Amino acid sequence: MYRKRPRKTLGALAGSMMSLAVRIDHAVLMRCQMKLRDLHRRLTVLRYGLEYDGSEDDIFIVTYPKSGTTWLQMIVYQLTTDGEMNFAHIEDVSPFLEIAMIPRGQKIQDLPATPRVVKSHLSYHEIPKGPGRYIYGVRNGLDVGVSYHYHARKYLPGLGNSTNEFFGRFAAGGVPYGSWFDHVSGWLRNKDHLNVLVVTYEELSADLESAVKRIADFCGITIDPAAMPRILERCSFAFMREHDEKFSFERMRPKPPAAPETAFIRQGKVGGWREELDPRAVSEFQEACDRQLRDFGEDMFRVLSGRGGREGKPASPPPPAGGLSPAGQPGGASHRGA
Ligand code: PPS
Repeated sequence: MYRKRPRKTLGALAGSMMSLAVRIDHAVLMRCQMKLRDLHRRLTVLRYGLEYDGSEDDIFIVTYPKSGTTWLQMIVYQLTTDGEMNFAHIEDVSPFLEIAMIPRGQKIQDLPATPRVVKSHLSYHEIPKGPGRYIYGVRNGLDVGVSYHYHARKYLPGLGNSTNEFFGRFAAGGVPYGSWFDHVSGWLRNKDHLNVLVVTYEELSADLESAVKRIADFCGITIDPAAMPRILERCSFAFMREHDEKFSFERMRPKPPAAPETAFIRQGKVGGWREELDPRAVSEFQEACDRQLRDFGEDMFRVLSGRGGREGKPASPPPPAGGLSPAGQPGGASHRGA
């Protein structure tokens, strides 16, 4: 009895020291591993950008996630082809640069299509630069945060169970692709004078036809008037929702079995945040907009901060031709630097 007690105590002590060491090891190693992985990703993207052999015909569709990327992909697809839905997934016609191409070493110059169209969420700083066209899609940050939460609930478990918890992380830049404010500011500032067309989700929603014409002009495409009804119908929320499987994120990342069944083409509304977010989170976010996004013109500022656009209007069916004035147009349309 006398001998057993210290052995037991020593054993327990050793056990807890071991588990503490393992925990510290784990925490430190995990953090180092994540940093190394991020550094590797950055260097790979940088090298890819340096090796990019740009062509004037290339079209980049760039956004912060959940800002209307897929909608723009569909518009460009409809403008540059006969619009038939004979692709398995929209990624087949405008691949995801940093997920599908860069990690596999697939070059933009190897894409068979003309023009070569790619989708990306890269920051202005990271995007491969060339003489091509860059369509930058933006959406008010409040709807972006809410839409991102529905995406995260499905594919990024652990990032915030409630909309407001997730929104807090998003507003602080603690989600994949980081700060929405930095992303938007970098692209709108366009300090290297790339050939950028800024398109807001809000203007697509208010007057799809005018926005489609603006995008076609920018891409040097003349629209056959007979094709316009087809383009508007196929780019409508209702049509795209009907073909949800051709747009969904499942191609990139299989949905975990327990994840909710939310459609990718989910709600398509301007101002849906009003039903979801705490008033306090909204006013803090709008104050951050006041501090960080005033440089880009009053119209753009109003759209980005959720104070413009046609609030609450569902995106489908497409508006009648010439019926509605576009809300929140960026004013500068196509521009090479602010
Ligand atoms: S992703 O995962 O970053 O590529 O997502 P992204 O395509 O940028 O954004 C998805 C949101 O865009 C909405 N969407 C549309 N809204 C209206 N009309 C059409 N045609 C359309 N196509 C896509 C989609 O519903 C997502 O927004 P929420 O608010 O979640 O509905």
